[in-house]
Order: sequence, then C-alpha cells, then structure tokens
Amino acid sequence: MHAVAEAHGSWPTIPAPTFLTMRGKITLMKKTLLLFVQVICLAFVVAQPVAADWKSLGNMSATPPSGNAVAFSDGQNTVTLSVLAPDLIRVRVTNGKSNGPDYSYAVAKTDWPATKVEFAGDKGSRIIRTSEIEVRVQLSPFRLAFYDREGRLISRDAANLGVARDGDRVRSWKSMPADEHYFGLGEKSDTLDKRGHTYVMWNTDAYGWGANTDPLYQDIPFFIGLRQGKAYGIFFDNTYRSSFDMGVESPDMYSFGAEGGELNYYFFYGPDPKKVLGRYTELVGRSPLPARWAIGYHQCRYSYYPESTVRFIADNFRQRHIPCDALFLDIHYMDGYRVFTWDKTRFPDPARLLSDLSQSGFHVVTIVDPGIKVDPNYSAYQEGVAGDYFVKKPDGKIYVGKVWPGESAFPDFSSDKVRAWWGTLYKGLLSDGVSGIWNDMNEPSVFEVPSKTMDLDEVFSDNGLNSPHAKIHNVYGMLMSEGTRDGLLKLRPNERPLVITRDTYAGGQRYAAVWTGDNSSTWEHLAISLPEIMNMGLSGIALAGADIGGFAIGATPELYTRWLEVGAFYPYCRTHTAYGNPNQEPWSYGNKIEEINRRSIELRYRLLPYLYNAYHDAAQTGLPVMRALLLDYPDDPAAVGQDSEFLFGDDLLVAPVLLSNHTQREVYLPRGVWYDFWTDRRYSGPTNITVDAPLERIPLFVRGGAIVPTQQLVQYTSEAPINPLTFEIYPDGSSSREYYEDDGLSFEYQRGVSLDERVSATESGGQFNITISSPTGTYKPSARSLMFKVHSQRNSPHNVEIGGKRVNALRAVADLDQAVEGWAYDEINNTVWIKTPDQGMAMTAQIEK
Ligand code: MIG
Repeated sequence: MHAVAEAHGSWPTIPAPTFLTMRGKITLMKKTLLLFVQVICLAFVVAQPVAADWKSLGNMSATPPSGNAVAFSDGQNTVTLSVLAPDLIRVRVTNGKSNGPDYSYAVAKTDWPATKVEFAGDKGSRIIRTSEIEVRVQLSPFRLAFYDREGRLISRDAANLGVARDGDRVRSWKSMPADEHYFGLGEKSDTLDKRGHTYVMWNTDAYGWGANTDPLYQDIPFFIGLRQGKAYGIFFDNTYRSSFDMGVESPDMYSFGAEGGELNYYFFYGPDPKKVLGRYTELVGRSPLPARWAIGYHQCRYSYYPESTVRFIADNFRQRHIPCDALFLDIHYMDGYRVFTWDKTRFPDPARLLSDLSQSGFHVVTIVDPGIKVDPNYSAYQEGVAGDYFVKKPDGKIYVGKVWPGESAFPDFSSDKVRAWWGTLYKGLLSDGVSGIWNDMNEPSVFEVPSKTMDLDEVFSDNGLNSPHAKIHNVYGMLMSEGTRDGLLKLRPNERPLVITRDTYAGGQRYAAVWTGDNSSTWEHLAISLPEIMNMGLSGIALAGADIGGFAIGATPELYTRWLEVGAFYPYCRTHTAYGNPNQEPWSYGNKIEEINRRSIELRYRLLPYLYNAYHDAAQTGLPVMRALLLDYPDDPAAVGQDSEFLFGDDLLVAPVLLSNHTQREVYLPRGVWYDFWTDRRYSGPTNITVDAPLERIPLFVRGGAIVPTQQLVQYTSEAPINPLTFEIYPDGSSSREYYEDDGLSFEYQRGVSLDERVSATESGGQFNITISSPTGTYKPSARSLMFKVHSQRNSPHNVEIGGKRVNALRAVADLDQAVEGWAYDEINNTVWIKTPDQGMAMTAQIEK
C-alpha cells in the first residue's frame, strides 16, 4: 500500500491559488455577516407585532360551491377552498388581480380524480365534508378548522388572527396545542422536532454553518404536525422569503407567512404520517429511481486534479479493495472556472481519462455552477447573450455578479427556453464520458456582502411574468437542476441521470439528489446530520446526504471513521472535503482505520439490493430511505423525538456513535422484536439498552420478521451481476416483503422490464417455510443462485426440502460455495443456510426443525 503512495511521492501538495486569500476574507466577512443577520433576525422576532400591522380577514361571505371548490369573499380578498382528495384541501387566498396567475413550481399533479364532497352550512358558517375530514368555516371573522369524521379537531386557525395581510406580506396563524410536535421543513440544522423554533426560508450559501444556523441552502415549506399519534401536514407553497414560527411568538400559536405572493397552502390529513408524506409527494412528485451506481460509495474533494491525481485516487480504491462507484471533479477541472470547459493542462485528454476510469468501474461527476463568465470569446456566454438567456437588471441590462470565474452572468432558469438551452450545454461533458452532474452555488450565490446573492429586484422572465428575484430566488436551484436533468435525459434518453444540487425547493426531488452543503468536521456536525437528513426525508427528499468527514476543517481519524460508519447508511453516500484540507480518503488514516473504513463501505455494498428496494419504495410511495422513527411509531413518545437513531429502509435501525471516545451507547428499541445485527441477540422492545460500540462497530439492529435482501461483495455496482441473491431472514412469526429488481441503469423498467416478487417466511409448529411468489415483470437476471439465511435457529434442522424435494445437507457453510444446491447449519451463529438455483419461478423451501 505504501508503494502506491510513494509512486506519487509529491502528491498532494496543491499550489495555493490566489483565491485562497479571498476565501479567507470571505469567511471573515461571512462571520461578521452572520452576526449581523442574527441580530437582525432577533430584532425581527422580538419586534414582530402580534397584530399591530396585520389586517386579519374579517367578515367573508360564501359563494355557492362550484365542483369541488367553494369561494369566500369580502370584496377584496377571495379565499378558495378546493378539495383535491378526501384528505387534501387547498386553501388559496388571493387579493384581486395583484397575485397573478395560479401557478406553482412545486406542484406536479394538478389533475385529481373526482371525490365526493358535501357542502352544508347556516347563516354564520359553512361545512365542507369529505369521507375523511370536515372543514368548518366560520364566516365572521373568517376562520378555518379541520376535523376528522369522528368530530375530533385536527387543526384550526388561531382565534384572534387567522389569515392576515400587512402590505405585501401574508401570514396564517394556527392554534398550537401543548402536545403537538412538528417535523419536516427541509434542511434545518437543529432538532428533529421543530416546536419552539422559528425558521426562515431563503436559500443561502451558508459556508461555515453550525447548529441552529438558519436559513441554510434548501428551503422546503412543508411540515407534518403530530399530536397523540395522529398526523396532518401543511405545505405553504410560496416561493418568496417566508418564515415559520413554531410557537416562539406565542406559546399557543404557530404561524407561517411570506414577504410576498399568495397565502396558498395545502392541508393534508393522515392520521398516519406515512399517508401524509405519501399524499404530499403525490402532489409535488417523488424521487425517481436512481441508477445503482448513484447509490454506491462516492469520493469527492475540492479538488482532485490534475489527471494523475484522479488516476491515483482511482487506483488506490481498486488496489486497496475499497468499493467505490464515482469520483467527483470540483471546480479546478475547468478552464478558468468556465463551466462546460476543461483545463487542458490539468486534463489534456478528458475523454481518454474518463474511458479508462470507466473500464475500472468508475463514474465521473463534474461540478457545474450557474455563473457563466463574462467573456466575449466563450461560447456559453456568447450563446447566452445572443439568446437573451441571462437574468436582467431592472434597467434591462444583463445582471453581472462575481463568482469563481470573476464577473459572471446568470442563466434565467425561470424560463422554459433557458432551461432547455442549459440542458444542451452538457453535450460536450457527456460525450467526454461524464456520468453525473453536480450543481453548486445555485442559491444563486454571488460574492456580494451582505446579501450573498443578487438584489431582490433583478428581473427573471418567469415565462412572461417578469418576476423579481425576490420571487424566483428560492426556486432558482431547483429550476437549474430541472434544466440539468432534462438536458441529460435528452442527451442520454435511456440512462437514469445523477444530478446532485445544493439548492432546491419543494418537489425538487423530482430532479436531483441533494447534499447538505458546507458542513464542518466536528462531532456536532456529525450529530446534526441525522435530524437534518431525517427532516429532509420527511419533506419528500429521499436522496440526500451530508459530506462524510465534514467539508470544512478536516476530520480526525476517529471522527472520519465514525462518520463513514453512519455515512454508509446515508441515503446518498459521499466523502468530501474542502480546499487545502488534509487528505480525506478512506485510507488516509493508517492501516487499522483503513480496514474499518473498508468494512463500512463493504456493508453498504452488501446491502445494495435492500437499499435499492428502499429507493424503489421511495419512488412509489414517497417514503424516505433514512426514516425518522416517528413514521413507524407515531404514537410512541420515546420514538417520536429521536434525533440520534433512524430507520434505514423498512427494517434496519441505525444508532451510530456520535461522540468522541465513546465505545458504548444507549439505544432505544421501539416495540416489537429486534435483533442485534452483529450478534443476533434478540431483544423485545420497547426497551432502552446499552450496547458495545468499539471504534469498528456501529450499533445496528434488524426488525424481527425482516427479510433483508443482500448480495455478494463487489468493488463497484456493475462489477458483477447479483449472485447469489441472499435473503437474510430474522424470524418473528409470519412475515413477508416485496423484492424488486431491474437493470439498475436504464428506463426499461418503465416498460415492464423489472422483477417483482413476494418473499414470505412463516414459522408454524416444527416447520419454517419460505416462499417466493411467481415474479411479475419481464426482467430476467442472469443465471444465479438464491441463498436463504435463517437466523436465530437453535438447532440444526432435520430436513430441508425445496418444492417437496429433499435438499442435500452439507457439512459446513463453506461447502455451499461449490454446491449448486444444499443446506448447512452454522452452529456458532445459529443460522441455517440454504442455497438453490434461482429458477425465476414461484418456490417453497421447507425447514423441518
Ligand atoms: O464557494 O466548488 O458547497 O462542496 O467543494 C465554494 C467548491 C464552492 C461549495 C460547495 C463545495 C464545493 C465548493 N463550493
């Protein structure tokens, strides 16, 4: 291993470019700014009058219902309540003509099937009733209340405020019961439970952020309210700078509002939080199924260059047998930071490099920022000017702001035409062999102090509306990633693209994965990543991750090791580190740590079939891959607030060590049976246990009844087809799971080229039966074996039969390697192993105990 390092003796001394000093300055300015912003925010919160400038909606009169909607008016304001589904009501407050057309950047589904609605009412009130909820409208003053069909109050407007305006500002106040808790709100760096905090939604380049820094990069104005095990959701679809006050202004109320635009929100009813999330993601769209390589391990730094360094990193992964699917190129691969170009000195022959890397199983992802260098000799700039594609100043001139390339113009992604153009720009990178695109700096971030972005009145075409930056800011990143994804799809129509973006808005999961920006190598940041990613998941984003090891500072060996242990369970799994930091590769900390890091990544690769199924679920149902416990245990107070544990897919509970020098941790296991993944020890929840967690072990538990699909170890996802496909069975009575598979790369699955089957395990009397249903779909995996591993079996079985025929008993588990069919008993781990050819048909295996 040392030989490898020595062969590249001088690496990685990176010459300090001039912008380092600039970064220093910026950091300092950013810190000052942060303080400034915090003071302002504090002043705002303290000074915010409860009602002083706000004009609440007063007396409204009802108009007759039309279809599934009913409107209320006071001559100036119109409130329209539309029933989209029995558990989904849209509340839209408009103000004459000033609000513009009804349009949403987030909403993907506008066509809802008819649903039965009853309208009733008397002089002072109206009732809108569906099969699941009842909306009671009080006309004077105008207030809304949502009830379930048993007459239980779900949520209501605050009695003294309701909906109000103050100039362009709009706000809605709701009553806040003492035992209600809030989750979601996208990327926030504090506790899982949002009660008792305030938040601003304004996409921000938040370099150096920490606990409670707000706002961060992405903004998703959706939350789930949970009270006594019952959930509802509110999605405030407004792209202006908005804010959520979850009980700070008053302990009895929460509120949400924005600096402009409409008071326009969607109300969802559960009572199951999974149902709320399912409906929300039906409305705004779900994370599409990623390619398998996109959910392997990815290695990144700011920046790997020149070419020899990239090859060196790739060689190290393969020679050291550390699985990896993708390498990232950060801004130094470009010619003077001009997007869509290569630095020809550092990367003289990118196509050759990428083709060599692809031969050894690496995909390459390149960063592409929005800022296009003002340079009359640069084609992207020329095309942008010629096509009139750039954001304008109010005086009609092209807006110019400084970012990495110096003075730059910014594509106006609010225009369909511009997004389509942007998509075509990827042609060169793709023909060079680039597989994925990393969109950064798309707040949009500009080196401006103190705003860090363009002025609020810069002009976006917004398809003819000429909207101010104030309206487009929060969707700029999402629209950029939409243009990117669509462009990649046009250029490679039958390949699932990976786009990863720093900024997005509600519904952004349709286009891109996200990461949590510039975190730091501290234990606190490691801990924050859990509630942060869990809440992103509760906000519809399934494919999310934090920079493993931390971006700023650089990790200690212990921190990196612990971080990779949990990072292997991040939905999106990438190491990244900042410019000038020490090396942060899995082998950077000596042999002992390298061995642990290898095993962390190997575990993710063995679990790939399981992880891929979790992604399939996310695409189907909107359930995230990293799940807050409250999704499964909404009525269990000890599970609901859990910040330091999460479910990885359906059946694994991850309880990482988040503190330095700790080799034990306390774990809360919710109700039901749980197995320790490492020892197979069985627990009955609910219980608090203390488990050993030496540096090389992350506490990990498997739900009783789980059937976990796993595969053989590979060094990259496409190295070899899955063989054997193993089902790890952790018995608890009868249980079953859906198993899904496809080619992992193309869109053929949308044409039925997939495999879907049900795997069941049933214990009855002295028999343990495993059945697989006849698979549906036309995907045919190549010839392979199936392996069943039945855990927690005290004794060797008397007999094993498949399809009524006796299976050979082998002496040892190792003998299974050579056998086509057979079973063996591992008496040390109390596991029965059964191997059989995968016939692609329904089958039954019977174990006689
Ligand atoms: O101003 O491209 O969050 O991941 O390495 C810094 C350089 C710009 C910020 C991203 C980070 C990336 C860095 N970028």
